Amino acid sequence: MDRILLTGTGLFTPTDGITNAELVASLTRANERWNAEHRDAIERGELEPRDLPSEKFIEKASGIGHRYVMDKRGVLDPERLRPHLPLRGEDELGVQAEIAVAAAKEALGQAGRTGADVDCVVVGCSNLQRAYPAVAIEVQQAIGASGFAYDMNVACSSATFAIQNAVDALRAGHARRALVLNPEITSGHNNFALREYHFIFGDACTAVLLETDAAAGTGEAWEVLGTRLATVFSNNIRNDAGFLNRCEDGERDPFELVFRQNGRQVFKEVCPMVAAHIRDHLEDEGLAVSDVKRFWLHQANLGMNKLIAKTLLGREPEDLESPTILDEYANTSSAGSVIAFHKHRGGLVAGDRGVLCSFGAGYSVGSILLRKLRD
Ligand code: CO8
Repeated sequence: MDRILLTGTGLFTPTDGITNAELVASLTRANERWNAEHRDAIERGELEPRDLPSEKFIEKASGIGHRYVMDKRGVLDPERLRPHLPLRGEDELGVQAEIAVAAAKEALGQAGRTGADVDCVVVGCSNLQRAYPAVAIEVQQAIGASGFAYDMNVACSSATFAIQNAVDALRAGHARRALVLNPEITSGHNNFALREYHFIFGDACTAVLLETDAAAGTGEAWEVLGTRLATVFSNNIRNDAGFLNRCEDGERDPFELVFRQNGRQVFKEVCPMVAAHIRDHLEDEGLAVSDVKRFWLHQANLGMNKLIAKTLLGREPEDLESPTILDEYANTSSAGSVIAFHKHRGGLVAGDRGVLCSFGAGYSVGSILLRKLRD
């Protein structure tokens, strides 16, 4: 069977960046104002006051220091707390397609390809800007690709689930070159009004190009040794925004229509699940943890990644064994592990193995075993 190779990656980073200090200052003003406006109800015990955020907490609890967003002005405006994304006409490229095309071009350029060489486009991300037509089909047209394209959503695990789909399509002969794109505009669905959520997410888009060995050129290549996905239902990370909202009878808390989670529970339940998933996947491929040089893990929380790596290795990981981009990018949902791979795959040589792994809502976990073939 033809080998499947990963031959290029791309990253779109928005120009607007927000430090923890800026975010905390904005939410402090917003919550002080909200508490003042609701003072009477708070005093009557009908409402809870909104707690004020702290930079120290964010750094310590998550390892997040900064994030990029599509529109800083709107996010930091205490009266708005969400980005401004101007409406575009139907004939203009949509905002998600636009950032996906930017990331795609970098991945294609690395492999010496153009859009016309691609015959499968999969867009995987946590939040899609519309129901249809698929963003992936818009991208397919914009880059001049042929074949087929579709969108899918497995929250933070969307990249690895989409990579497995693409690998399967290539193995089955349905396509020769597949682009996997993760346009994460998390700022559109983050809850910037509550301190337990406002710091978590950032925006970015990643791209991965996969080719059959026969179709690939002679540049940098990573062989996909295996892929594995797993899901277990949990209500601990939820977002109930959907097309049935307008038909629902009964009262909903508006905060149910954006991201929410029971973070501590997620931390406790997901870390052992991910470590066991990776270990089992390696074992079934005849590999030990010591055969792996690098773990490009989903980027949600620094403590989580350290714990997962420590559980696997049986010791503290060295910085480069499990690289992190949280300090700069925060949690970019499905893009996170691919950003880690994109920025931190240097220093490995032909034959070295690595694991790209994402995890998140669902719960969902996906792992992709890679072996470097050539520079
Ligand atoms: N500032 C000050 N204090 C705070 C803040 C803050 N910003 N936030 C919380 N606190 C307080 C709490 O109120 C609590 O106070 P008290 O003890 O009085 O009740 C105290 O600090 C401790 O709070 P937590 O127990 O919540 O703190 P943790 O140490 O658990 O840290 C984390 C919170 C950082 C959220 C941590 O639990 C975590 O990272 N968990 C893992 C979460 C995770 O991996 N989630 C995956 C989410 S991604 C995904 O799959 C969905 C993708 C969807 C993308 C959608 C985009 C919007």
